[in-house]
Amino acid sequence: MRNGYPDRNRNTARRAILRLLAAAPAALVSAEKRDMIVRSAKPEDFEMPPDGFLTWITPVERFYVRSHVYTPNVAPEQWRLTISGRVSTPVKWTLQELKQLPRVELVSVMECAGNGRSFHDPRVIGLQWSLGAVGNARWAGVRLADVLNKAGVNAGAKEVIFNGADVPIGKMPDFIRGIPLAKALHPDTLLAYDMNGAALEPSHGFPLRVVVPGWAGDSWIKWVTDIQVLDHEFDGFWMKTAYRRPVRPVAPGAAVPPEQMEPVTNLRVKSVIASPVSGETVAPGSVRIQGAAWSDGAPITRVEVSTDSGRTWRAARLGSDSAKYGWRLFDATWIPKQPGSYVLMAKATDTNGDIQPMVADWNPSGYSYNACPQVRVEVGGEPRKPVSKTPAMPQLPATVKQACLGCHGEDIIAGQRLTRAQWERDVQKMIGWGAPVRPEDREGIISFLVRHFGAQ
Ligand SMILES: Nc1nc2c(c(=O)[nH]1)N[C@H]1C(S)=C(S)[C@@H](COP(=O)(O)O)O[C@H]1N2
Ligand SMILES: [Mo]
Repeated sequence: MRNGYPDRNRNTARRAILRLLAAAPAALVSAEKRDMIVRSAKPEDFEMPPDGFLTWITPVERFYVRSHVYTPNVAPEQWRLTISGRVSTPVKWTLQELKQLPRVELVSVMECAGNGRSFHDPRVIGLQWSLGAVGNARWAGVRLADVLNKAGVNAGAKEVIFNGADVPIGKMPDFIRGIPLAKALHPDTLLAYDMNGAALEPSHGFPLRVVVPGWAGDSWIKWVTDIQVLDHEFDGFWMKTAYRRPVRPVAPGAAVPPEQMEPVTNLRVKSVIASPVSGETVAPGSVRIQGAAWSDGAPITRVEVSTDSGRTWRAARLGSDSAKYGWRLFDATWIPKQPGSYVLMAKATDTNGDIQPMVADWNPSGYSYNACPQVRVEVGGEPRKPVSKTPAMPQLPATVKQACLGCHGEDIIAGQRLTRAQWERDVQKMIGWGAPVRPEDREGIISFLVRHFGAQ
């Protein structure tokens, strides 16, 4: 048993096709996923359990999914890709035409900016990801530069923005995001149609998605249909308000003024320990410590492990598989001298000399968590499984059901542990996005959420 987190609200779908209960008419049931941690069934937000870090390439059935909206059902024959804006010739591509361009393949990690959000203290609003909103896949497609060059990028172009076939839920702003022109023209930035040697699954962006190696997942737009070249920075919600982090470290819990925030871009050097897992009891004798490490395109040069709470460190063996943007597996053998309680840690270094920090930079939206992992294990004694305290789901009052469940499931609510101020902010945002809340019910809804899903 290697797939458990000792955390709240674990909901593991075992060896089963996730026949999700997504009742919304537009929702498409996800492709086969195996043993995922379901953070939200509708829309689809699935996390890879820790044993996913034991293999170099993450199989599609174990690859995390992060969708703000329901998975669109795109018919490939009707699908077109439009290139417009600051270009000399706007172009429309079919999938067949696109596939005539040179095929490029690369292995890259994709990691959600919010991966590890649940470890931030104080807690922040958002999906409470643990370790596994990340995966390492082989992507194949065409260079975005080739497509842009066919259209002819005009002088003065600054940014390239992408829109996909997904439709916003309620009055939520459409998921449109951009990357600077230089990153768009980088030869490793792709429009991918294949993932691990097969056509993209619907939940991963079929028929075409953006691949921005070294950058967090929010730039990897799925189901892309429209590419626009701009001569200015795009100011849509998902660029100007969401996916921003402070320009320099801030005190935990601080309110950061907007002008001190910048868009999330590159990943940060990071390792995770996949085995043993926190809370595990291991037999005395030889213990294998295993995990994976990655950065933003600067290959990992070293992973060190500690078995004594960070007092001493030694080098782990690095796996034989490697790629510029891929993750690197590591593994170390540990023979504990005596039974007891131990804290195992890991620390990665990349070719830029960036070293994984002991403490991650807290930020208001909980992005880019990359602190050195700490895994407490017991050596000897009765084997026990990690305890998972999943609180019983309370009966939701009609007002809450009506306000929330038209768009998403109750799991996404139960995953949060927020203060009153945070719940107020979240409910206000949802009202703005069209949640049906009568003014006289607002206070009752917030009180209910604080009572049952409040910060402890
Ligand atoms: N069109 C569209 N693209 C999207 C998203 C989305 O909601 N809509 N989610 C983004 C985010 S936040 C992440 S982390 C990655 C997740 O990709 P995956 O679901 O294939 O793992 O897709 C990105 N691309
Ligand atoms: Mo993400």
